[in-house]
Amino acid sequence: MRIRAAALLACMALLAACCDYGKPSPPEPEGSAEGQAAQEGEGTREGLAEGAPEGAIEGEGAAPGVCETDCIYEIVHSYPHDPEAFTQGLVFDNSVLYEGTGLYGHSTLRKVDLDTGSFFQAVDLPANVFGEGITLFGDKVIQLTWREKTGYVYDKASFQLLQQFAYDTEGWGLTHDGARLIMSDGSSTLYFLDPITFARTGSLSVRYNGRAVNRLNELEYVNGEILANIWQEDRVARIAPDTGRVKGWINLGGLLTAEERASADVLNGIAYDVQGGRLFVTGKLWPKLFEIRLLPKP
Ligand SMILES: [Ca+2]
Repeated sequence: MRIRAAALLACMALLAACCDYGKPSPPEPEGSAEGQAAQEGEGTREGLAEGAPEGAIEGEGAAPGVCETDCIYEIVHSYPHDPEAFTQGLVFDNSVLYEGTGLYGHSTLRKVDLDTGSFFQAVDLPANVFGEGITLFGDKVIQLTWREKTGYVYDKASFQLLQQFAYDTEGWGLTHDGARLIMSDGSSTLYFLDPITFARTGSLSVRYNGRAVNRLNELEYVNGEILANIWQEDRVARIAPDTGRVKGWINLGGLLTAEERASADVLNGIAYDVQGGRLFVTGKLWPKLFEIRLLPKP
């Protein structure tokens, strides 16, 4: 039995100790990244900040003992994941994984058993709606849609649809910081929404060394940082919520084997178990979901 406070401190220390404040993952020549071809697609890296001098942001905002080199990960545990789940939102709460899936005619909100990857409660979205990011706020689940400009609010226990709300951008990722919903739309801007009225209350331009970081996708608020995976990339930006500055990168390349990757889509899905200090990641149509531990690069 873990003590919540101790676990929280431990996970804060873990994140602080393990994350890269120094520089982004080194750019890889097009097509050279083994096993990544399936997810590179036609995506360009235009607009993504790269090649910044090492140490340019050293120490800024860093917790004591932070790693200052590239971050690597190790897999703590590998779980099955529904290979037909086009994962668009991922949250962990009280031993349950909440997952929002996309694609027209296939979009769902579901509660998933971590150990088996099977869902034991689900609701289908209308066939003309493409489900996107989800977050839990109080006793509600909030789910975005891609181009429908409509958010759905459900009762967390029953998944009864309580209300809908409108927004004027695309909907991609969603998380919250305890007071505000934080939303991405595939650009370099994050939006803050009031969690009750869903009115936009602000926005954040996400930059790495002054350059816009585009294609921000699935989000997770972890220990005072916004984690955002970059669409069509195997990396996660660690964003300061007050400034939008990318403090460092987590390189998640190599989670799937080349064989697994062949039938999978891109990395998408970050969830954090606050009580247990566990970080989970998966992707669209991935056969596995991983608990990972972040470590400084040797
Ligand atoms: Ca998430």
